Amino acid sequence: MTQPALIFDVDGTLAETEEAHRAAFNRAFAEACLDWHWTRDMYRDLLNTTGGVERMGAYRATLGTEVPSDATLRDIHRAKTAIYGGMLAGGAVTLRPGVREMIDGARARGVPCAVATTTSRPNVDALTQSAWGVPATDIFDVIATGEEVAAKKPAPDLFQLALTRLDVPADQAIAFEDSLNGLRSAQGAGLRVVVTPDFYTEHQDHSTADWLVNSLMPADLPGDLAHLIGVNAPIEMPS
Ligand code: XBP
Ligand code: MG
Repeated sequence: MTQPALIFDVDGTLAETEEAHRAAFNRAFAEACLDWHWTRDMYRDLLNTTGGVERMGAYRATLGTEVPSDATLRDIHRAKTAIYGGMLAGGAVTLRPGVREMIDGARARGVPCAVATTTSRPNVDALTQSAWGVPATDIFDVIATGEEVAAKKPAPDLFQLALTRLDVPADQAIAFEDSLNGLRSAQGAGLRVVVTPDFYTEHQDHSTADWLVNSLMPADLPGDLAHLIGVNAPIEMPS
C-alpha cells in the first residue's frame, strides 16, 4: 500500500514559533515608533486572524483607526519578517518533539512531504535552515505559503495548492496541524487531519480531527496512524 503524502502546517506544528513571531512583531512596532505591544493574552486572540499583515489590520480595527496605513503595515511586516529570520538564525526555535524523526523517516522511505502554511516563505526557509541547515526545498517536495493564495486559513486554498503541486488526491495525503483554523482549512480540502495542539491553541476545540495527539513522537501516535504513515510505533507490552 502506498503510504500517504504528509502535508505539514508550520507555525505551532513543526515548531512552537508563535512566541518568536510575537516578539518579532513587538520589536518591529518599537522600531517603527508605533505604540503597539502585543501581550501573550492579546496574541492568543489575535492568532484567530491568520497572516501577519491581516493580523495587524485586525488589531488596528479594534483601535478604531486607519493609522498606520495598509502600506505602512506592509512595511512593518517586512521588517518583522527580517527580525524573525534573525531570531531563528540565532537558535530561538527548535522543532517540536517527534517532528524531525517523522520527516526524516518519511523522506528516507520516499514518502512525499509538503508544507501548507499561512506564514511567509522566508520564514519557512529560516526554520529549515535553523533545524536542518538547508533551505526548505531540500526538505520538502512541495511548499505552499500564505502569499501564494487568495484566501488564507481557514479557507482550504493552501492545502488545495499543496495537493495540486504534489499531484495526489486528498485521500492519498494526511495533514498535520496545530490550530482550529488549520484543521478547518485541511478538512475543507478533503484531507484527514492530525492535530497536535500547542501553547497558543490548546484551548481550542479540535474534536473533529481524525487524530488528536500530544506530539508527533512515535509513542504518542495511535496505532492506526503509526501504521498508516509507516512509523514503527513502540510495541505495546502487555501490562
Ligand atoms: C500561522 C500564521 C502566520 C504566523 C505569522 O501560520 O497565521 O501568520 O502567525 O507569520 P501557520 P507571518 O500556522 O499556517 O503556519 O507574519 O509571516 O504571517
Ligand atoms: Mg499553525
